Amino acid sequence: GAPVETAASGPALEAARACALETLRSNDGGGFTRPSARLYGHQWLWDSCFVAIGLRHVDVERAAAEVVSLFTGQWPNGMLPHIRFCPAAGEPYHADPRLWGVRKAVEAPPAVETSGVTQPPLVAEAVARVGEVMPARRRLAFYRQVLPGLIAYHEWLYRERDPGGSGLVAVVHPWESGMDDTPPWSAAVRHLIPARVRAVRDSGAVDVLDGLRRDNRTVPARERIAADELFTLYELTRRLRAAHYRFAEIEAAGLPAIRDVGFNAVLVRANHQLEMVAADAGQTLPPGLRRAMRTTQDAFANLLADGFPRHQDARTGRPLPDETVAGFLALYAGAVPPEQVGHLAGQLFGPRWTGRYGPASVPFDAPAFDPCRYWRGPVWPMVNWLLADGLARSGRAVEARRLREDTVELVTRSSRPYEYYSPVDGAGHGAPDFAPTAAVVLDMLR
Ligand code: 2M8
Repeated sequence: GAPVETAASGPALEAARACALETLRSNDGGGFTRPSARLYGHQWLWDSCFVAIGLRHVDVERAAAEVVSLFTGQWPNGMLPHIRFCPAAGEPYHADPRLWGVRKAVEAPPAVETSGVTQPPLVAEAVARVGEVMPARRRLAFYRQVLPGLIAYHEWLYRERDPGGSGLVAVVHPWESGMDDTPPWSAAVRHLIPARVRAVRDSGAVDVLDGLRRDNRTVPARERIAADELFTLYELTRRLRAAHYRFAEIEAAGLPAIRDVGFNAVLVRANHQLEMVAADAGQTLPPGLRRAMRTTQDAFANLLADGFPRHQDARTGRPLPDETVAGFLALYAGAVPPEQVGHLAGQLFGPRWTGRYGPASVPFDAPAFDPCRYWRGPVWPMVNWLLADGLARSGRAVEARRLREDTVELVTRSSRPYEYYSPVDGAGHGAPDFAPTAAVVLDMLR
């Protein structure tokens, strides 16, 4: 994208850059970056992709290492797990390797401890963005190094998560969507609440539940996912583990399977980038994968046919009613017909979604809207990166530029980069010193 020129003076932008760099440095775990040293002390899939996209301007080899590190957690079946656990992490992470039980649950576990689910497949995008700032020979070597793993990952997505060949892949856990407690996901898992948790919640003793959780030491519980939902996600994880993290068993067990619009939007773009990377490296993709990728293109276009892009139940094909900011990632997919781009951009920047401080994660008028709670309202700089990138590629350069400027301004209003921001007053919430926020600011400032 084009460099940001905000009203802020040169020194202010220099300070923003220095602060972003310091955040990335302080979260460095040695060849990979923790999203936030205290709350998230391991390596996350899509967070590291954003980190690589920002870091490439500063240290392209370190950015490449960030991506390569992700592949050290790849499962023999091709899945890239959403967390690669790191032994030296600081504060214990609430959903730790014991919850996932991967080594016992799957026949061919990876060499290192990981979670059992994936995350939005942003890796091909990160590979392409890192590669584009490398000298040609180095780029070729980098692409050849990561292509086998990248191809195996995309093949896994289709083989495992779209066995029926619909073109859209199914997501089986809110943690895979990356947008954990957005309303459609909360609704999809609600029935899995453990009876004891429901009893305590219904008695009004939410503080008792909050006392039992482990993710609220750094960030207050009221800014995170609600406690009853958190315990429901643990229950879902246990059921996925019992199903050996295998889609056929997950489906047979009647667990949620959702064609998440954001996840699939990221896949559409990733497929495109994968093709570019392979072509650049002089390789052709396996024919089966190429066919599947074309199906996705068409299926995603159909998703847009009904108006605002929404998730779909993978079993029934029915759309889920709640709108979330994930719908606008259709712009990032590059899948919106030119005559519809203006309408979607108009909605994005209209009063239901955007106030003074950039697009909210759910509309202001949604019953679930909460300006400080996690994926229930806050503005997420990493989502803004995807939106701005999509707008720029959809012929909306002015809006893309404004969104980048607004994002940099929002982040630099606080003394350090936060995980998310209130769309009402612009205050930072969630984890402080959040690496993906710092990284997207670096990319927007370049
Ligand atoms: C959040 O999710 C993790 C589980 O993966 C958590 O709440 O513990 C989400 O915001 C997700 O999108 C993000 O990748 C992760 C790490 O920053 O945190």
